[in-house]
Amino acid sequence: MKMTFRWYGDSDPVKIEYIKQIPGMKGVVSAIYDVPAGEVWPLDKLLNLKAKIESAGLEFSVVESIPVHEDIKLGRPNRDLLIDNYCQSVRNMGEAGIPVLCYNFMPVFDWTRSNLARDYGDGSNSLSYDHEELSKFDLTTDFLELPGWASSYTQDQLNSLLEEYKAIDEERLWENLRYFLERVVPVAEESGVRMAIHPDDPPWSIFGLPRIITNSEALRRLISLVDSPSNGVTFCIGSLGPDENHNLIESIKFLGKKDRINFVHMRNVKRTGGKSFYESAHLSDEGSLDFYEIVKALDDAGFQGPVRPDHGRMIWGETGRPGYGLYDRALGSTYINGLCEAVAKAKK
Ligand code: DNO
Repeated sequence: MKMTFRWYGDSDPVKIEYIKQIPGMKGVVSAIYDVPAGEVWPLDKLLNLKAKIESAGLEFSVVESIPVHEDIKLGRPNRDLLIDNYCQSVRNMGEAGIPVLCYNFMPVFDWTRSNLARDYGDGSNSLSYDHEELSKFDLTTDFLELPGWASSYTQDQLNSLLEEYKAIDEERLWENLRYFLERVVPVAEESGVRMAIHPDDPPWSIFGLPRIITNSEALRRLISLVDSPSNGVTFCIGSLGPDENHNLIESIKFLGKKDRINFVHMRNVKRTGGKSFYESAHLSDEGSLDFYEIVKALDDAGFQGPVRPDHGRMIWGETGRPGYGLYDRALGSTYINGLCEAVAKAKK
């Protein structure tokens, strides 16, 4: 596995030099943040970002993410133009030599939490999700109070999007995903780019919106839509893990055998009953997921791609982007590296 770290570019409070100081750190996961969704990512912007990352002694391992425009998910008539633009961005990624693209197909909201700073009981805090609490939000009036999303849409824009999604059930969303992948995956393959869909987080419907990349059957269905190693997944254990019925090890075996795990996100969650959980420290003992078993399953599956420690708690007085501080993610990566070393040496 190749250890990587998400970096939000120059506006990130975490400096790229600090990322390089984490033991065993090889690569950066980043994106272009000033191109509106739906437009082409220019090659020169990708090359500039790559040069910045390389001058810090790291490689640009993964783009996370090129946003998929809502009109593509909704299957609106202008999707062909937007898909052409997406294909061009993928070609530019290939030309810049960036091999993996993480993206998602979640309607309206990406990852969603009910609390961005839940007290961890020791002076630190982390993100948490309580389905009942979330369900109390009336999005059509209280949108601005939803943690983390206030600046994304105006209330009116959101209301009209929600209205349009009433016509999209899960099967329609699958069809729209297929339509998108049938056009983009061949371009990705030609360009030497592996696509890696991010599972829906949390892995169930929220606010009545359809969500489809939720469990092991969904991952199997996804890879069958277009048969190519360029149509793979970001195996995000923290997104899939809140569903206690999902056997992550079996999914790793299945997807690994087919060479469809293109990227891994490692974050632990502690399930707290029903559809609720909080994000714990990475250590297996602190959460519901067994990191040793997961690292071992990835190793057994021959996975050699990029992995990043996902979300950390805010510890040691750090403030910043929820989930994306430096300290706890650095601890997470060191822990994962330790497990990789143990798993590798135990085989000898
Ligand atoms: C959350 C992230 C996601 C991810 C997107 C990929 O911390 O893992 O926001 O970047 O879903 O498109």
